[in-house]
Amino acid sequence: MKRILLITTLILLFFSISTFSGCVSEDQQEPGVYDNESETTFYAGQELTPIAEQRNNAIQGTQYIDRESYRLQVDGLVENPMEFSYEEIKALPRTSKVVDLDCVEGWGFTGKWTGVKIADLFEEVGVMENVSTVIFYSADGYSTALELDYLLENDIILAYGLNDVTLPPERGFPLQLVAESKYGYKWAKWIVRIELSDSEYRGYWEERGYNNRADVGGPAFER
Ligand SMILES: Nc1nc2c(c(=O)[nH]1)N[C@H]1C(S)=C(S)[C@@H](COP(=O)(O)O)O[C@H]1N2
Ligand SMILES: [Mo]
Repeated sequence: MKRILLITTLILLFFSISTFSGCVSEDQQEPGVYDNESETTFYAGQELTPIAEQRNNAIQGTQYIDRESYRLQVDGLVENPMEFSYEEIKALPRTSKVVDLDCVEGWGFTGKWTGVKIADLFEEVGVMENVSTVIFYSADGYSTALELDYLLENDIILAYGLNDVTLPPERGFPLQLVAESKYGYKWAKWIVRIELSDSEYRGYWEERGYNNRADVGGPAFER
């Protein structure tokens, strides 16, 4: 009889502790909820990859950028070099689309990306006639470049939203380039500066031998 009482007490104790600890860790992020925003995992008939399942192999790990002091610098061959605050970028017309990110190493994921068209941003600064290349610089020292025509013809966007939540720090807050049909190394995260140029440019991985065209399905390396 005493034994049964002891076992019952232990079981009750176990459950009360596990319930209690569930309350204590309430401030921890639940999967799919970021800053009180709930993630979408299905959109326009397509299954999206939950953010928790997306990888982060960035060269210097996650960058944490302050929303208030953040400025996106747009310069180079433009009529008016400008700096945009986070709010100013979000005030521009917004677009959403489902796009796959394919890393050159063979893994990938599908996201619903929301942001501003590069074309709308460039409208503000005025692109000079001789511009051929657009260079993206990131807070971690990363950089990459794409052709101006590719960015304009494909309505390429700078995303501040992913799966209907604000782009989390590990995914590139405040901005990631959605370089659709290009390998992941063209998808710059934590963008702080965009330079418009008239010459070819090789970014961090391109300088190390990766193909500057970076077409998904195409060759990973050059030479
Ligand atoms: N700033 C920055 N952007 C970056 C990278 C990086 O290291 N730094 N890695 C690129 C690579 S190789 C890929 S595949 C995509 C997605 O990688 P992730 O999982 O590291 O986000 O981000 C790209 N953008
Ligand atoms: Mo990658």
